[in-house]
Amino acid sequence: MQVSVLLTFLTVLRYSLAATHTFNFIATWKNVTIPGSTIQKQVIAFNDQWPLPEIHVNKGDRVIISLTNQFQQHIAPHVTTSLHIHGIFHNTSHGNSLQNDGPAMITQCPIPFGQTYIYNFTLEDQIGTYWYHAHQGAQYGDGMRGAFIIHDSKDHTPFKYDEEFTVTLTDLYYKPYYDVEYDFLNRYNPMGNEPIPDQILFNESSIGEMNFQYNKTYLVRFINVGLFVSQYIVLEDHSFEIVEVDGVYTQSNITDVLYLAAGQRMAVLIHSKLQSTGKNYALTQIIDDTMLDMIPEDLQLQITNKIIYDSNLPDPIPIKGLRQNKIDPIATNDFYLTTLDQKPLYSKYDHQIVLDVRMETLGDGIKYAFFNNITFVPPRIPVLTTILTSGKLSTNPKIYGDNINAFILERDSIVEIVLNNYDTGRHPFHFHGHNFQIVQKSQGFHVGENFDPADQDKMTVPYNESNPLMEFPEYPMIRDTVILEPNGHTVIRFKADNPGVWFFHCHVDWHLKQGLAAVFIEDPQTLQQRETLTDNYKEVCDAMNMPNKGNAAGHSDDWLNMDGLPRQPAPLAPGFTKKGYFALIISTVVGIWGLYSITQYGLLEVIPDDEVTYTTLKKVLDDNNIEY
Ligand SMILES: *[C@@H]1O[C@H](CO)[C@@H](O)[C@H](O)[C@H]1NC(C)=O
Ligand SMILES: *[C@@H]1O[C@H](CO)[C@@H](O)[C@H](O)[C@H]1NC(C)=O
Ligand SMILES: *[C@@H]1O[C@H](CO)[C@@H](O)[C@H](O)[C@H]1NC(C)=O
Ligand SMILES: *[C@@H]1O[C@H](CO)[C@@H](O)[C@H](O)[C@H]1NC(C)=O
Ligand SMILES: *[C@@H]1O[C@H](CO)[C@@H](O)[C@H](O)[C@H]1NC(C)=O
Ligand SMILES: *[C@@H]1O[C@H](CO)[C@@H](O)[C@H](O)[C@H]1NC(C)=O
Ligand SMILES: *[C@@H]1O[C@H](CO)[C@@H](O)[C@H](O)[C@H]1NC(C)=O
Ligand SMILES: *[C@@H]1O[C@H](CO)[C@@H](O)[C@H](O)[C@H]1NC(C)=O
Ligand SMILES: [Cu+2]
Repeated sequence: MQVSVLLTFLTVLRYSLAATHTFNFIATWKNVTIPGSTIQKQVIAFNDQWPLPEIHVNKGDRVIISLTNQFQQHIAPHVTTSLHIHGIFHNTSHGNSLQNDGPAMITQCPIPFGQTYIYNFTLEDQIGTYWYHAHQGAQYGDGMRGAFIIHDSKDHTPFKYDEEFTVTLTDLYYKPYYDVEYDFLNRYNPMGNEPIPDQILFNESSIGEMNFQYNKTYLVRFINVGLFVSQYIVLEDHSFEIVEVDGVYTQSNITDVLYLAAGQRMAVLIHSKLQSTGKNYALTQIIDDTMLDMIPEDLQLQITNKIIYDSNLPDPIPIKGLRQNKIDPIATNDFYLTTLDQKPLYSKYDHQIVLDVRMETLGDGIKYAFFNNITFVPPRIPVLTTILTSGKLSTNPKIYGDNINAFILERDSIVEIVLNNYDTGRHPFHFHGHNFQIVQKSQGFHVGENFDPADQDKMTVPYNESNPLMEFPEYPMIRDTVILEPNGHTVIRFKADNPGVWFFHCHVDWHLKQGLAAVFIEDPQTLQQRETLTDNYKEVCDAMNMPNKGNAAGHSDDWLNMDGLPRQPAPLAPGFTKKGYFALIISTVVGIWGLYSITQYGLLEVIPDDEVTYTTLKKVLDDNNIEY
């Protein structure tokens, strides 16, 4: 009798207290066949398994993930790793620690071979669709990524559904990420053309399938876990009702097409057919091909997944021309969504930070990405180490060096970030540790007949505060990853209410590799009171030979001494510019020509000898009968 009372009590306790979910992940290389295809690919497995598990937890739970680097050394020596749960706030006001956020060289040292790092955090009041991925170079492109779902209680979920599915969307490169990275950031790719993916996947499979029953409501969570391309989703003869975006409930909005950039999530309700219509349906995934510098002939721009109502009925038939006919730019623009709780606009800001995005080639012949002419170069030791060991100096931006775009923010100030895009690329910007309000978001501008890539300044429409393009929304959309359109601008606002160091970067990982990142250091003095470096943190840094104290260059005797700080390369020699632009135009032309010409072009000596370049470029054009 007493035992059963105790058991009942314990059961009640278990459901009323938050649960702890523990995962022990050992990361290794593994060769697999991509499901639904015959493609062999070397991926990153956890505990010898791939795809990686979908993680489901409840609001308020504790999560403990232990990650061990066991990457086989004979495959690629010295590969380090780290893990980020995309979208989680790690709110230090609630006893959480920055040391769990995951970006290497920001909040932890990279984990070298043989080392284990433990992520241990609680989820507070966040709900919805998130994901986890390596935060070390383009490593997650090799499959080190998965869904992370935080379930709200049934009573609090503002919509009803019968069943739910989670679907990851991704681009895939067959070569290992370190080889793709090497080819990309290379003087033989002076135009910085992003690597073209080999294919796209549905939930890590070449062809996806979901079974639907008649007369049901499905909650489907889509997550773009890719490195590069955005994707459209269209479900034949069904609509999507958007109910959650990046972990934020929205006023329901019905649309025929979804658009997700790398890092973004959308949860939608799909109301199934009431009764048999005699067919199954195509769920089409389409690459946003405007992001590609060239489209190889064998790249499939769209794939057709199956929604099966009845397996006795034939498979759905692929639908052609969706990209041309179906896609309404307004319908895919998150600026027009509203949060469910209608949190009002922060009507003014205390602090404005303008970030001009540019892409330029530096003196080493490599194309870099810049915020205000500074390309992010990782410091010698993690930024968090510098903050926590610098005492009163932590509010002095100088100790963080001049190559990480560090901004110190005051506690609880309202910060406005203006992103102006002096580049023809589309950039999904992600902010760690926060959501933000989208207060302005222009369309793209460069497209058009008069586009001259040599003059980004003329083609760009930067934000003009005294003449904003759109009315400020009363109840702006709130999310953690927002797109900056080609040659346009996006303006966001947030409250600096989470003391910490938060990475802000483009989620096109190629652009992050090129340095498109900044670091926001929020109320560092309070952070110092809240946390100290754990033994586990220090052990991993020791194993990396990174000091556990010091400024960005690792010095703690003289905090302003920046000897040995990694810095961006010198600018290109003067005089390059005109021919450089010429080369840019050619690379576009050559892009159409195909891979062979690119290789040929790429092998040219672009720097430093301009005359040679010029002559050789002319030769390539002439050889290929390209008019110029
Ligand atoms: C996967 O296959 C490639 C090509 O055969 C090989 O070079 C690589 O070592 C293999 N990786 C693993 C983890 O077995
Ligand atoms: C996780 O953090 C909690 C709270 O600080 C602590 O009690 C627990 O021991 C930690 N667990 C591990 C495995 O580090
Ligand atoms: C997607 O993949 C995960 C992990 O393998 C699996 O648990 C889930 O059932 C899959 N979802 C669908 C819709 O296929
Ligand atoms: C659909 O389901 C609802 C609720 O279960 C039921 O009332 C309704 O009759 C069903 N409709 C059809 C066409 O089966
Ligand atoms: C739904 O989206 C459309 C277009 O994207 C927008 O015009 C409309 O205001 C949105 N409605 C709500 C309630 O969010
Ligand atoms: C960046 O460089 C451009 C071109 O050299 C210059 O016009 C601009 O003022 C610089 N911007 C900043 C913020 O330094
Ligand atoms: C962090 O927690 C504090 C205290 O509850 C709260 O005011 C703040 O909004 C939270 N910040 C974030 C980003 O969750
Ligand atoms: C910004 O808008 C104001 C008001 O319309 C205008 O006077 C000004 O010239 C604009 N500034 C720029 C740089 O275009
Ligand atoms: Cu980008």
